[in-house]
Amino acid sequence: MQTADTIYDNVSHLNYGFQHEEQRPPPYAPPSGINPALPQYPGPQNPQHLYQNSERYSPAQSLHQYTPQTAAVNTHHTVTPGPYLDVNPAHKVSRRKKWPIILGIVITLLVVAGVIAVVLWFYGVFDCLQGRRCQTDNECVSFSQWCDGEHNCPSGDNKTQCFRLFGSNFLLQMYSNVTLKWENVCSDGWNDSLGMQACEEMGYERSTYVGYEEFYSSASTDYMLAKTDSLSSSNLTGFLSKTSYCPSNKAVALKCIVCGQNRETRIVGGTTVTSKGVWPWQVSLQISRRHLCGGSVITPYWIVTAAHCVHENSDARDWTVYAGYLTLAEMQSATGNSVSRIVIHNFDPRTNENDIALMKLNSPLTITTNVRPVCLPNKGMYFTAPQECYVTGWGALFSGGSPSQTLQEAKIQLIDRTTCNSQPVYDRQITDTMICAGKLEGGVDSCQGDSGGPLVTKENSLWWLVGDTSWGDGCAFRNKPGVYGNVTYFLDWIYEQMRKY
Ligand code: 4AZ
Repeated sequence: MQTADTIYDNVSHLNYGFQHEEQRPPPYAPPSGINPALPQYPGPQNPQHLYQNSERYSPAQSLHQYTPQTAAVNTHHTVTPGPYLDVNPAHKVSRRKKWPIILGIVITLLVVAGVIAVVLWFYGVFDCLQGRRCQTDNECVSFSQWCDGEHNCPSGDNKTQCFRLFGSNFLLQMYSNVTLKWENVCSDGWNDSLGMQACEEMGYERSTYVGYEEFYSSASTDYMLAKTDSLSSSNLTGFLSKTSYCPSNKAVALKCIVCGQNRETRIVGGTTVTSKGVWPWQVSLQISRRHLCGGSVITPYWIVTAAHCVHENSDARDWTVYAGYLTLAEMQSATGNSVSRIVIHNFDPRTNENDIALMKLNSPLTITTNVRPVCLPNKGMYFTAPQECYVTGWGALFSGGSPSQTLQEAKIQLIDRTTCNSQPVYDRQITDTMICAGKLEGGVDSCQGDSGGPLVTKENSLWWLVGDTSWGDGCAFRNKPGVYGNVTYFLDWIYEQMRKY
């Protein structure tokens, strides 16, 4: 095999000519490989012979042009006047004449570049300023056609972005191609069949559908969407493609899955979790029966974890998911669930940007009191410091330690991004895809092995997934809180993957 050493040896051998001063080519010699027959200082005798080979490429001619043969050798190292100090008026005139030409060329080049940029912009961006691009096929669908139930992306992905859940009350909203805004959906004429369709179009399974509630909403602030003619519609797009008043003034609050509920019999203050079902969404992700990371159940099929847990080990067949256990010992004799797919966000291991991934299970988890999904935050939910949160996992009990045998929990607080980005804390390393939580005084934190696991908070009687454990400078050190993937930031990406796969 050729190594770096042998290459260097060959080069140095070939370059022997530059090793000693006397073997260097003389300063004015033309490159010997180009025209070795050319003399350095052509004399007056036999000029034809001298230039016979130089019609197409003549280094000798250029040497004549740029090397005055009569120039005295400067032995005093004085400075020769440069071009801008040239006092010869003839030279000055010729240079001045060149400026308009150079200026002309520069302006022409700029105009050509500008025209090319405008054409590219027109075809790449401008043609879709009045609309949205389909994700899969890049086709442009105008805002007025988006979600109108007729003009779909060729691959059918525009109607999937027509619904979203808003706020901690799960208000159903639809993108209106009339107002070009997200609008609450009027409950007049709504039914479960429509509810199931809306959940499915957002990315949930029909089988997890719970139901809907009517939610009072003031007509002055909401421009609701409802079908005006038949109230027995079972066609979602037909139902929603018309705008109208909403006689009942009630909006639809839609539950696509039972989430965020747990068994509230915790021993407060304890760090070891002693009963099952307290954190029923917590899972252990293992390879060859070794705990590597945590994760959170969001549906019977889908687990949220950290991208850094899986990006070097992204073969789904290697992983097993253990749900509903408190100790690693219990998992040793359990079967676990196999994984069919791993989807990793655009994770940057250098900066930890976008540290989120999804695992899809081969078969759905059976939902019990010990295995339940946590709620994904809805649009419009903002978790701000110093909101109280819990982080859980089988991670190390101190920086550099091995995984804990029993599930641990820690109560921490959200830390605002400005503080977390300040110089003594993480000095501008915290981006929008991250969220900080912990205690600036140190002592309580997530640690190695907790990665991918949940950071949750309770609001409106439900537990919501605020973050996935991502990174930190050691564990529980002063001014070095834990950093978590910002789940609210990743919502669109998560739903998109759940729809796609
Ligand atoms: C880790 O290496 C890790 N203190 C997880 C969390 C924290 C630090 C490191 C936060 O998986």
